[in-house]
Amino acid sequence: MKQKFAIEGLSCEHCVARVEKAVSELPGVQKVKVHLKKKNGVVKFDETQTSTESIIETVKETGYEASLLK
Ligand SMILES: [Cu+2]
Repeated sequence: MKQKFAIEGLSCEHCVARVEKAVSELPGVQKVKVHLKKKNGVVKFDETQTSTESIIETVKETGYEASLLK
C-alpha cells in the first residue's frame, strides 16, 4: 500500500535524508519519498511486513513528528 504522512520538524535536506534512510530500513518498505517544503512523505510498503504505526514510530525515533495524511 501507499500512505502519505505529515512530517513535522524537517529543516533541511539532511533531515529528509535521515528520515528516508530510517524508514527505508524497515522490513517491507519499497519506496520512501520525503518532501521538505510540503512537510510530508509518501511511503510504499507491504502492509503484511510493516504498519503505518511502525513508520510513524520510526520517524519519531529519528527526531521528527509524523501523522497520517489522507
Ligand atoms: Cu536538517
